[in-house]
Amino acid sequence: PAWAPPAAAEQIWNEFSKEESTDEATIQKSFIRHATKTLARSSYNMDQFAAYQATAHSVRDHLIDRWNATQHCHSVKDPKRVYYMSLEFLIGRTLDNALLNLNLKDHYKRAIGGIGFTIEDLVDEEVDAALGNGGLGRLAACFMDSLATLDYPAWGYGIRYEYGIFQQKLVDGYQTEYPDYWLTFGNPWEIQRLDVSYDVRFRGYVEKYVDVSGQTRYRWEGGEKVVAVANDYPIPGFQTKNCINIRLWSSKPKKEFDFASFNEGNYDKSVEEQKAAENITSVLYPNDNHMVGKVLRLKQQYFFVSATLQDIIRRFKKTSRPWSEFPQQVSIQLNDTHPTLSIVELQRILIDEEGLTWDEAWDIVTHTYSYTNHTVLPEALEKWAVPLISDLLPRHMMIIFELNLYFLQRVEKLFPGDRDRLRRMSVIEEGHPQYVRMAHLAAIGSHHVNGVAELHSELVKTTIFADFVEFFGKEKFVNVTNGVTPRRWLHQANPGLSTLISEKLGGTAWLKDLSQLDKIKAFADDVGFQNRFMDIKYKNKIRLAEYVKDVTGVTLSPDALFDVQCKRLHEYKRQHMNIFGVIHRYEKLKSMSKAELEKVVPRVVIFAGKAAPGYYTAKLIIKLITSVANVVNADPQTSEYLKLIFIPNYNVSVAEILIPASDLSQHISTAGTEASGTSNMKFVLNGGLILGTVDGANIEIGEEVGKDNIFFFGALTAEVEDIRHHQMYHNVAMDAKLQGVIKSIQSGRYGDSVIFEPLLGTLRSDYYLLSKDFTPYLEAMERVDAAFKNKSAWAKKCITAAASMGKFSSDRSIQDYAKRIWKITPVPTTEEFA
Ligand code: GL7
Repeated sequence: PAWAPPAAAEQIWNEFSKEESTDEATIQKSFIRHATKTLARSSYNMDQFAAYQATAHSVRDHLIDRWNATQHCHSVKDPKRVYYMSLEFLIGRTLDNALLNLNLKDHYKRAIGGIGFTIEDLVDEEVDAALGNGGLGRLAACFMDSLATLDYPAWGYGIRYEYGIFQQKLVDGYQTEYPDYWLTFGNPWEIQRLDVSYDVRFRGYVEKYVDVSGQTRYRWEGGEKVVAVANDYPIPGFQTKNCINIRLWSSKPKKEFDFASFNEGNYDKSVEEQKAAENITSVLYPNDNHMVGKVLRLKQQYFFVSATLQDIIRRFKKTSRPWSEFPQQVSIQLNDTHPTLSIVELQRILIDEEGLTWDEAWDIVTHTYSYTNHTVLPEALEKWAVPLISDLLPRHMMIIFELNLYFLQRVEKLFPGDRDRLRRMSVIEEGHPQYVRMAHLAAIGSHHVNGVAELHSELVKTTIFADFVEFFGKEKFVNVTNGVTPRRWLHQANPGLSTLISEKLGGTAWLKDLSQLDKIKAFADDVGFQNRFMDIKYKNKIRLAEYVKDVTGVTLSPDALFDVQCKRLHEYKRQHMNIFGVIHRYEKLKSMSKAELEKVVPRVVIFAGKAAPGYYTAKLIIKLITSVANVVNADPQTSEYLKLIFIPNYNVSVAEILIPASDLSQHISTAGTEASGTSNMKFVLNGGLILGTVDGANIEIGEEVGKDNIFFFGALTAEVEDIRHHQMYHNVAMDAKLQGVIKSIQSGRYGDSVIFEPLLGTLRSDYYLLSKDFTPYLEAMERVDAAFKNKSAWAKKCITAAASMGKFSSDRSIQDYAKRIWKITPVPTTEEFA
């Protein structure tokens, strides 16, 4: 039984566990207490980083109080909870975000100022928590902010990687990778919970036995065990007491050290075993939209799944409900297929450990899970070799075969004799070796499958899950368009614009109900408002120019059009089309007379993004960008009209500077390839316009902002297959302007062109349709230049577009999930728990 304070002590507990007040003196006292007692520093032994740490610990105290209150409230009310399982959470920095969400920024600013530090400087001392690759991981972080803000009883579950996404540096214009050991100086935002830990088994064997009632059963035995330890990352909601949790697991060896083995002289072996256990959560796999079938990655997935389910089940069992009520209490969302083994693991626990029948168990499983698909790119769809799973998780492999058998029997019943359909739908892909198709497993074990933008959700239904729609019915396959949190991506990243909007809307309520932004449209024609709006943009451009000067040494004029493409490097995202366009622009500038040049809109083209370390072509694109930049930025003839920048080490913190400073951003994936995109939403929300293809969420953004306020171009999804087919079987000449660009590269103007041949070679089959889209792309650019010349008309476009972004709050996405898929309702943390 849990301990409870004796009646006489209850008063003391209540009194001394209250959240500290937020007056200046109390904050200063808390800061100095942490500086001197937590960090063992003193007034003559302080620096900016220590001051950041002391501030962080002080803010953390508020988070913990609210976190405790929220947990207490939830355990008393015991509502249905949602568990968001994600192998990635791309959180970024916490201090500024926490201060704003807790509404303590001004308090801390004054208090810290009084001690002799500047809060803005301290905010800059924090290293990013970069436990994700790109959009998928950042989406998970935005969703946590919304879940907390909307008072939903929710948990995030993930892995505490010791190394986040690698740090990117440019060496001779090439990307080089450095380890991101982000925990060197500790992490004030996490709470290590050595009391919350679970054993996780790998390998071993399956034993068949007959139980007391004569039933044949199986149990998984032997093998090796590691321990999963919880680390909690509190996530405060905006203007609510609610503070939820992301629980991140780290791996530890089961036996600290094998002394018997050590004493026998097997020193290496005893250390190795320990290291192997710790290795599991050591490093994030740095691939975006690409599957790599490494054993360690499969280990990470199962380790995370096993610990998470044990934790969920422990919480469920506290209230002694029957298993049949599990789906009424628990909703589990799978962020992509990465946590799909969870479906198999729950089935295993229910039949092997809890003694339920197969059908009872499967009914519970399929009413508990839902799955989000984030891509239709074939190379990104996870499939694991059967021998690999059999070796690591023998019992799970048996269960997968069994559930596949039952599933295919049901398919056969509905479509008798359709052998090809069975082959297509099977969880097992036949071959040597066989593979497990994780997306099929996720779809079969879930009650809902969703895509992340309207077009993508339609594509999912007509491509990878076409047969599944016929079998399960179309109601199971839904759309939930992605969103972004306006707290981080506007209020925090762009305080100037946030303040202006609050002034016009009479308060900050719009930050919790983004649809209110719509009312800003009324000011789109107001010249005074236009000036203020564009002045904020101008200041953000100065802030970015200072950052660029700092990291690259290049000087930018904030009067130029700032044109940004920042995202992971990928052929489907077509950064190469962008750099080819820059070369075309440069060549054109070189051929212009002085008089012609004077009419040109000066442009700053900015790239940022990481390439997967093993992705050769993507890395070559970076090399081409930096090579062209060296030439262009040093050319006095054109330098007033064109600058080219590659900002190294793109991450959440860089995005917070970059996005508010853009006039134009490019989202130019081949139609049908970018499931949604989420930075497109952030750019427009911050008063920039999009140059984009008719793809992903660009389409819905276009619907909201209106066709005059977005620059669309390029082939449509429905045309892409035919164009590819045509290119393959007919001698289609390459676009003439693109040919000109290739010639320019091959002339050696940007350095030895031989190194770029493999990149240029991809244009021969041209799977991503650069040639087809190049002229339309350049024409769209001309429309941009023309529009930018009319300052007032441009301002009106930007204001109208930003004010049309209400739909793209992650609050709307989360409400969609909560109502239609998870069936959960808000549980505000009320005063009696505070
Ligand atoms: C992605 C998609 O590529 C991206 O378009 C989408 O916005 C994001 C969030 O839904 O998910 N899918 C994927 O595998 N990664 C993504 O960023 C890595």
